[in-house]
Amino acid sequence: MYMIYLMKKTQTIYKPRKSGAAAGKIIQPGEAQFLMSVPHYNQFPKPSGIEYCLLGRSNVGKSSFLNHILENKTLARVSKTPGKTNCANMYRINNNMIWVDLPGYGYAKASHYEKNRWSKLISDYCRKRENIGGVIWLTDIRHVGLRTDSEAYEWLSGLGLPVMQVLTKSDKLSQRERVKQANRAGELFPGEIPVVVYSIRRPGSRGQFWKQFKIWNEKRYG
Ligand SMILES: Nc1nc2c(ncn2[C@@H]2O[C@H](COP(=O)(O)OP(=O)(O)OP(=O)(O)O)[C@@H](O)[C@H]2O)c(=O)[nH]1
Ligand SMILES: [Mg+2]
Repeated sequence: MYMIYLMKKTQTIYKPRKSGAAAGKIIQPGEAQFLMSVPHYNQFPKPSGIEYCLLGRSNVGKSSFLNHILENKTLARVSKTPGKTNCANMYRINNNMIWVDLPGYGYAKASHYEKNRWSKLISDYCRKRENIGGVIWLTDIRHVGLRTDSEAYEWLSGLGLPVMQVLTKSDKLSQRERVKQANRAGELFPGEIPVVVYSIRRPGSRGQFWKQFKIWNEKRYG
């Protein structure tokens, strides 16, 4: 809520980014390397290559997801406590794209100063960064339709950024519940491709994600 409040004050309409020559060639990556941690938007390096960012509520599993899809347990720091990622952490993947793990939104217990800084960092990044290839938007499969998430979806839609929705922690639900929640998420938050149901406890999730990621990029970049 707090983040979205700040975002609304500064909202601008997304102007289509340059398509990024590498995007169509993206398949499952092999190598990942930490680049840098960015606390304020003006400290981002000059855009170079296509970037994908991870956006979602605090503790939804963004950093765990990044580690899992890259098969690297120690790349991004994860924690049971919300607010672990407090900067935009940049990772170079396979030398052809950059992934940005953003701080989470909706963490009520963070200090006023930190909430402000995270909100501004996320907002500035999504509105201004020229080389965003897409937003990987993560929501908890058990809590589809939370107000903060609905607000984030509306805000992202307003910017016109390409969004791929991933439902995290699917191991916490039965198969029947997973299907129900995935359908609900698809109805509430329609996107270019179906939502991806994910769990870091299910190795099969990884392959499904990369398959959809490839389809998503091919749709857009051919
Ligand atoms: N059961 C289960 N737990 C998960 C899954 N993904 C993440 N978690 C747990 O969720 C907690 C938060 O994970 P993080 O990856 O740190 O979440 P985050 O979204 O990066 O959090 P912030 O950086 O604080 O915004 C950790 O205890 C993870 O082990 C999942 O698929 N299944
Ligand atoms: Mg994190």
